[in-house]
Amino acid sequence: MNAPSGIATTASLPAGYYNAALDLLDRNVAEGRGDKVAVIDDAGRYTYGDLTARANRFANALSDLGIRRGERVLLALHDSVDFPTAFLGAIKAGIVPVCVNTLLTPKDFDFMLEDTGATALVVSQAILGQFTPILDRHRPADGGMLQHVVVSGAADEGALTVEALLASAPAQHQPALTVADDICFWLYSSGSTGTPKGAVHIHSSLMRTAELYARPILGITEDDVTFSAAKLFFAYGLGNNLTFPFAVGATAVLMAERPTPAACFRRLTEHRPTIFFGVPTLYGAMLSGPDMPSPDDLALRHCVSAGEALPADLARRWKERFGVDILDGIGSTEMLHIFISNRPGDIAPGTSGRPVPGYEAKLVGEDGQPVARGEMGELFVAGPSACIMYWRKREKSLDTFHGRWTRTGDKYLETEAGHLAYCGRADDMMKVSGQYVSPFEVEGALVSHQSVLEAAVVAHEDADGLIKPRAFIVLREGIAGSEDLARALKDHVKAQIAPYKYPRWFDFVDELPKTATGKIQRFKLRRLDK
Ligand code: 3UK
Repeated sequence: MNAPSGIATTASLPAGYYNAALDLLDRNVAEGRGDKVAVIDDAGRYTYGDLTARANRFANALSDLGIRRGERVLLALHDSVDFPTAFLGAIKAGIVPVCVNTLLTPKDFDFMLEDTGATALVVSQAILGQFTPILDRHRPADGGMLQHVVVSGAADEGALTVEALLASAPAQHQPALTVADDICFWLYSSGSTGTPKGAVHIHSSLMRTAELYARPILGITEDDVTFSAAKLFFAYGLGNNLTFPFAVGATAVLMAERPTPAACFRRLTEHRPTIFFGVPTLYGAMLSGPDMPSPDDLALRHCVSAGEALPADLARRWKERFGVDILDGIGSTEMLHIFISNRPGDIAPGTSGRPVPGYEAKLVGEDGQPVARGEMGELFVAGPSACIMYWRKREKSLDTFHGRWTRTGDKYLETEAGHLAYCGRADDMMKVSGQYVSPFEVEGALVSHQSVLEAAVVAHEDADGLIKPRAFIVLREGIAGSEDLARALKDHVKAQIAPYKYPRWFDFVDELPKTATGKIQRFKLRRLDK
């Protein structure tokens, strides 16, 4: 049997076949949880029976549209019941969903439609406008692959909608005969250089993250209610609010709006989730806002942080205020979820904890050999939820995937007690509010402004110890730096690239430090105090 260990597949696939969607949906129905609430979104509640039928209908509808096994479907969806419907519906049919960050620009989406060769796009109504300028060039008439656009939410007359597709398709579906090693879905990662790379995941990976991390580390059961501030299109959010709850028949609270402190606190008090997943920047903002509820209004059993390092002081203040520890763990899009983590009863503040059993970690020096305890090395990780490659990026794949080992691009050291402490990225990338930001991309946006001659962007710590972009700017002859100009540059960057990437600080300088060959010495800029 090819299914991941310990998981009984009850839906109708012959021995040797495995389809992840059956494990996450139909199994819950077969085990008697058909009437249990699987999803609470902004509009309502959906049981496992409802969601299984919706995914079946969606799978049938995709096939009726002529979409075949192995083809890609781009999902640009806000968090609502339509996300698991489309994601798991596609997977049931052996069609490969590719989830993309909803905050990106038309230019980013243009690249992803081209790179995936998606034959359909499923897009939230509110995001459709970001696709409109670039859709035409992906149509078959222009040599593209995109045949169908399906809108989640209300749409113009004549447009296909998720609701209409579901209404006209049957609720029974014959799942595709996929195996555990078949390609299941992709997620885009921007590690190393900032160019998005499609991380290709296989069917068995989803369940592995639940078996190795969510069950043993979080002790998740069907009585839990999960709420993730990180959205489902991130690997982190996908595990937190889809794989983990559905793996055990628990309930997920989905929220479409931006994860502001107020919006998160509202979900925490209204639906009383038992496990909350955030990023350090959000925990910091939640602690400094005016609308903090009393601990009695919450039902939290665990809080989890990932995406960037959690400063020890933030974790301490959260525990003091709400009485719950935050478990910091490191995961990646390539590994799908958390592979090194703190855990209840074994928390080392300011570290990422120990390898999650089932994963192995090693720290490697510049000579390629393991470093001694206490010395810094680059983190490599091995485990059964790793992606199999970056889509049509051979060189990048060879550089990152070394047999069982995946190179993370992070520098770590191991403490005396065996905890792994984060020491920064090995490349120029930074993690801002848990999301990758490429200094090169921000610099490109800055120099496209008429007043800017040169720009260098580096990581800088704010008062909470969290990383944000800081820009050093050389202006053109005759132009003087000012607060007004800094504001104008901020707006300019936000209009060019995804808005979360804008610099929080601007330093106008006469020149940038450079090597003899003209390369910017970012390390010198990083050392400057603010
Ligand atoms: C950094 C951390 C220090 C690190 C992710 C949980 O973040 C996730 O995936 P991404 O592909 O980024 C991966 C990179 O982010 N990082 C993540 N967590 C931590 N650095 N401490 C941490 N706790 O540079 C890593 O290489 O966006 C997180 C689950 C699934 C994920 N995909």
